[in-house]
Amino acid sequence: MSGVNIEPSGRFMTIDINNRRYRFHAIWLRDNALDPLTRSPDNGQKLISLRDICPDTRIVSADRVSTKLRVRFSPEEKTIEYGIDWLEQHQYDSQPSLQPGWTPAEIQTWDADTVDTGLTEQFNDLQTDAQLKYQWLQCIARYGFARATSGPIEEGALFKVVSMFGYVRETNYGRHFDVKTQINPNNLAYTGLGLQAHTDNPYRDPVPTLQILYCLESSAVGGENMIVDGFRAAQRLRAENSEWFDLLAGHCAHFEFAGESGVSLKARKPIIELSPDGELVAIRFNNRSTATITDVPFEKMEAYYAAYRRLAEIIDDPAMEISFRLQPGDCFVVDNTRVLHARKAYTGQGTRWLQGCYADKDSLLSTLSSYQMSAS
Ligand code: NM2
Ligand code: OGA
Ligand code: ZN
Repeated sequence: MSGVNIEPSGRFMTIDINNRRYRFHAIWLRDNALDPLTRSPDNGQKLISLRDICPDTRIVSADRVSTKLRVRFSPEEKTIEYGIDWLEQHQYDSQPSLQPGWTPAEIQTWDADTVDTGLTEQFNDLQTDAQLKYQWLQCIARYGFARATSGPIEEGALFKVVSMFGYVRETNYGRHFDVKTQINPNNLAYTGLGLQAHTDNPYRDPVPTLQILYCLESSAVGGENMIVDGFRAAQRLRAENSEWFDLLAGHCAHFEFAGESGVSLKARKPIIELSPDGELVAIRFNNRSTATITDVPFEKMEAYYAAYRRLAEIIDDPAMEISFRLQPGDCFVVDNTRVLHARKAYTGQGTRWLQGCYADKDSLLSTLSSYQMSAS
């Protein structure tokens, strides 16, 4: 009645945990051993490679001992204990069926009707209240966006935002860039033109995964910002026409930037990027940087364009967007693989000046996850 059974070959076993039955393979269990000869107790890194594990590894015995499962392997003659909780958390025998375009439970897609509590905080509160800062950073992970207001109106203040979680990603635009009207701009961002909702730098591989835009001057008329959840837009496209979704996910577009001498950036990537099991990984959408699309077969090109047009219409639909006006000292952070940002045209007597920079999501997620670990 221990609820543990070894399959006669020893290649896998079953265990009942909380009224569910899970199978685990010998090779998987052996690879995931936590003993000090398999993993360093100091840093958790693996000390052995798969080559060190016999391909004919078998389970010889398996016994439940209180909250542990004790497993003996051949031919190594090694006994390893696994927490039953750990096995339940890491089981791979009962997986949900996933639709292409699925998103993990940790993220929440949104549109104009979504209440944005927690998305906007006072800059100084974020610097002094660790719990609030954690919640705000969590918003970036969950919604792909967060905003801070009333920060210092001084050059370089955007770096204080980056140092809340990670590091700047330097590019040909510099460690940071000044978004203001320029004479002979190398990029249309440096004009007063409106910018359709876009993700930045789709011509880069990998793309910068976070962007910070920090306002220092905003007396010009216009220049409001809008943001759109690209994941929600992709899911809406799929709901409307799954073939169109598949076309944008299944073929590469081309993106290019060669606006300054010595720079020629090119990337061949889909507009909707999925993982092999269909998870939404990234949206690349930037009309100004789209290059000639050649990787869609002739028979599918017209439908591809129809799909691309429809995605653009969804992105431009006001029902999808949150809009706001940045005042000096205000800033926002976007997940540049997911949330598109836009700005209205600006003109007039006054000035508009934002400082921007890129950073990456891996350090944001690492910061969040180490908070969780220290809290638990
Ligand atoms: N700037 C502001 O991705 C883009 O080309 C958008 C980026 C020049 C760094 C503008
Ligand atoms: C950009 C951009 C928005 C703005 O620089 O990439 O989108 O509000 N700017 O000027
Ligand atoms: Zn931009």
